[in-house]
Amino acid sequence: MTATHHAPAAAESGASATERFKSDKLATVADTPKERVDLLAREVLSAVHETIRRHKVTYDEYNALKAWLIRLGEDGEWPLFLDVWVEHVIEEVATEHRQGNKGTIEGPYYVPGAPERGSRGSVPMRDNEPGTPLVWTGRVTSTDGTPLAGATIELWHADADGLYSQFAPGIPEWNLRGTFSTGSDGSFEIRTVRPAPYQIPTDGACGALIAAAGWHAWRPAHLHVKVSAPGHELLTAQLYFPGDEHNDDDIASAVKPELMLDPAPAEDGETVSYGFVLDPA
Ligand code: MBD
Ligand code: FE
Repeated sequence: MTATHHAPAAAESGASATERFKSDKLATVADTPKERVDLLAREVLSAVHETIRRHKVTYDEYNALKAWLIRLGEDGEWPLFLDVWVEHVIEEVATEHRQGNKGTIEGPYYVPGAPERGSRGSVPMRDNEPGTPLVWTGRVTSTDGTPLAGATIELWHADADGLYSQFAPGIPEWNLRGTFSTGSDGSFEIRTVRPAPYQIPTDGACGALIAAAGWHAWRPAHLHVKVSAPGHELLTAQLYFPGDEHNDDDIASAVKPELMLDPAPAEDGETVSYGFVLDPA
């Protein structure tokens, strides 16, 4: 796997992900109702206390945890840690009412404002971008089947080395990041390349946890999307490729059978067809 040789340094991708997150105007603890903070903080702390009692956690283990948490912040890997090991349950709870498309986690590498490419076009990419060319066609509809014209599809994904632009060095700013819109019949056609599986940086705090626990560091290859349309709920999803060796043990627990693509060989690369069904807001 070439990604092993080009893996971005943790401090670099982590710091970028932390800065990206902080630049959004998101909710803060100060905005969260006191009753919720009191309830949730007490319950999480009780769960920690219970684990300590049940397993007789030692001072050595407590200090190892303290040192690791300090390093997690220093490496800028709080976004990576939370999105890999916690976000999938947040997403599950947030979307359980939906009738339309399954979604999954956003992860740490979304950047808003990618270049607009219309309803049929290519994602920004380098000359001779490595990887199998992919032509993806689909349609965006509402849950009642109505095609949604003027829906927006934001696409971002890793390159054939498993690296994301703006989070790994030496890649053009908007590489493999594009904003598409649907035509009058709700359809779109997107040209890109197949991404490689993604490896969590091995040289940071998350990599240290993975190594210390004897886990693997991989996510299967995936395309990230945010799909939106007036009057509908925003869909955040990822699409996967059948046969990937990590589809069944994604370190981020974000694979769902409904999000599997159907690649077919084509003249120059492959084609996939996948459409989205949005829930009315
Ligand atoms: C990724 O590319 C990703 O999508 C997630 C969820 C976590 C880490 C890296
Ligand atoms: Fe990703």
